[in-house]
Amino acid sequence: MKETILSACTLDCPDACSLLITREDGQITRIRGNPNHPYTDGYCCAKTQRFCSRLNSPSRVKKPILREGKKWREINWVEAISLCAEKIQKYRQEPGSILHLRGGAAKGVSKLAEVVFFAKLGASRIAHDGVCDSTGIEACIEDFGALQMNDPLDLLNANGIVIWGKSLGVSSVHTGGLVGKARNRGAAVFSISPRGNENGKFSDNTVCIKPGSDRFLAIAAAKETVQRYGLSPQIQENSQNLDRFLALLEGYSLSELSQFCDVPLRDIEALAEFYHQHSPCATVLGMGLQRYPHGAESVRAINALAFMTGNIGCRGGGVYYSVLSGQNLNLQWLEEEGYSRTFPVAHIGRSIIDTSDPPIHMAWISMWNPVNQTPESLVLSEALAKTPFVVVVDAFMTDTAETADLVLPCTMMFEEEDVVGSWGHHFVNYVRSVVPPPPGVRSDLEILTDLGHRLNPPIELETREAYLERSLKSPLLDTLLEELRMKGTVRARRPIIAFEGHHFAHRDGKFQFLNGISPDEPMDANYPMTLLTLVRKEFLHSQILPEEHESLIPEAFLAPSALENLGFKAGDQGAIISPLGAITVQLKAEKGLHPSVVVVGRGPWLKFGWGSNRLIEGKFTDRPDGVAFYGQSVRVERR
Ligand SMILES: Nc1nc2c(c(=O)[nH]1)N[C@H]1C(S)=C(S)[C@@H](COP(=O)(O)OP(=O)(O)OC[C@H]3O[C@@H](n4cnc5c(=O)[nH]c(N)nc54)[C@H](O)[C@@H]3O)O[C@H]1N2
Ligand SMILES: Nc1nc2c(c(=O)[nH]1)N[C@H]1C(S)=C(S)[C@@H](COP(=O)(O)OP(=O)(O)OC[C@H]3O[C@@H](n4cnc5c(=O)[nH]c(N)nc54)[C@H](O)[C@@H]3O)O[C@H]1N2
Ligand SMILES: [Mo]
Repeated sequence: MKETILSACTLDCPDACSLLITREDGQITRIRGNPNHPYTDGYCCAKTQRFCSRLNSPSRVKKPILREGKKWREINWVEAISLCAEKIQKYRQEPGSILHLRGGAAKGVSKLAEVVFFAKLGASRIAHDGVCDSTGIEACIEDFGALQMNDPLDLLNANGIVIWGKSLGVSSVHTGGLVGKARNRGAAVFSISPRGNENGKFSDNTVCIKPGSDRFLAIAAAKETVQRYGLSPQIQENSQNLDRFLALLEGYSLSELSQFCDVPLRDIEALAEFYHQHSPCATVLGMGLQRYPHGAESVRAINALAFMTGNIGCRGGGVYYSVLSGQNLNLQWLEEEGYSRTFPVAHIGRSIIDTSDPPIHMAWISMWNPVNQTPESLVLSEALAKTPFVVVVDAFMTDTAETADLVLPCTMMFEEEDVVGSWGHHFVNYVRSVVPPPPGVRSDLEILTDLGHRLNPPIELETREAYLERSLKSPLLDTLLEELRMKGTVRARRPIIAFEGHHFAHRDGKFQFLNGISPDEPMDANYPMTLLTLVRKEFLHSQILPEEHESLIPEAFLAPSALENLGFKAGDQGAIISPLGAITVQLKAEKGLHPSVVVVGRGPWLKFGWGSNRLIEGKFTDRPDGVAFYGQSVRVERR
């Protein structure tokens, strides 16, 4: 029998699509975007379309497995849960010795029950958001007072769009779609990236920038704007700290700033002119430019430029960074404050090793592959191997699962019911369960509910239905679960225009200009290039099947001039070397890349000889916990 079922994507992606799933004889055979959803608009990305291969992969773990020396032994769920209960019972006297490593890979509301469980226990946790977007979020809150943005569909009203470090064809295909439509309606598009023309097909003008230096370009364009066009009285009235900001602009010459970001003066002028002439002009900010030691300063400088050119709080304008995926839901039940300690995410391995009060005895890792996806991978892998009891809940034997004592097999997307918010738009979607999970596989919630019952005193979780119902009890939604099940999607009552009329969320209602910017740290001559580990189109981070690795070639992209200067030809083997180690890659030339950059796609697994985070040192951005992944210096040598 062939049926079409309305469900939704829960992958960690801003587009959070409403999906139509074709099910034939109990199997999913096609996944496509819902044509009746205003944002999804009838299409979805490559990684979601091909999700069936993950559901049906022969590599999927379907039974709990326990480490015995170098081997794994299948055990049943009663044994598995009893073992976990026994360990938690033993360590809960000092609950901070239990480390909860919860990632953000699965976005449904039911996945948050885990927070309730480990917060009730008083466990330690990791500041997970630092791996992704927290630096930029903090920067936006400092400027605007809150993390808000215009409705993405308002991009269609823009006269100009500046794409500031977001790969439109890769990381958010619907932003790409809207930019394309806006362009068809006459909007002009200006893109800025160290990858030169990565958004070439979406853009009228592309600028190649030195990695991590956007703050200099934004300040330069701001300086040029003041000189050429002056400042409107509203900008002065509706902001705080303007004098300091103007002094900051005075402190640099345009030619200095041009040198710092390696962008010619004519492009700086063109950018200032673009914001002025193409008003209302929207700014789309990717997450890439905040993954640097001065990432927050870059985001703040760009926000300041967008504001002072009169492009905030209006139709067709605004800065699009992100919103919180839970912002439209009622999540008051989370009670996160129960956790006893929070460790930064930049060097989890070192934190585990160095912590003594109390030391870590047990780790529970779910929805996350931190050995692959966080810096200093090898240190973390070693730290987990030494931790007395490590549980990994996953569907695959990832690099992280390989360090576990016990692996618990979990359900995947389309195998359980849920409700999901988005970090890129204002809709909340209903996630219908489309296929049953394979026998022997349980959801995260089922696992913890069972475990909670076995503890003394028990930790009680609520039912899935109760969590979903509660989460919808938000004044912004006013929808019952039963209604959402029928409709599939609801738009939260958020204004189309954020900060309309320059009403900002700070107590004084004003926009806050940044105080200053920092110089770049001098490059170490031994490591003169910058490693960018970018997302791949077909995969979500490390969600690459073991069998898919066979057809992947480890490759790195350099500017043709950089290859030539190093004495390489395209196709040569080379080693990317950082102070932490080396990986061997095939070198490719990419026109338009900044000559100081080496680009690799992130995600392939360490156990197959990859794992770019082996090379990345655990350094912070300029906000607590943010990880400066793209601040990594490397060199490329012959192998
Ligand atoms: N297919 C696919 N889609 C995804 C994901 C995935 O793994 N695969 N992951 C999802 C998640 S969790 C996230 S956070 C997003 C991430 O997606 P994005 O927000 O796009 O962030 P990044 O991929 O980190 O970087 C985006 C772009 O910034 C550019 N960039 C790097 N450094 C700089 C710089 O110094 N200045 C400027 N101006 N640009 C710079 C790079 O060229 C890069 O293409 O994608 C989401 N979507
Ligand atoms: N070098 C480098 N590393 C980076 C970044 C970078 O720019 N450079 N950026 C990073 C960013 S933006 C992010 S968001 C993170 C992403 O890091 P991760 O969240 O680790 O990303 P994934 O590789 O998607 O791994 C998620 C794992 O969760 C599992 N999973 C999926 N659904 C479920 C579920 O329902 N339950 C359970 N228990 N498990 C599930 C998947 O099978 C997979 O193994 O890492 C980042 N790491
Ligand atoms: Mo992310």
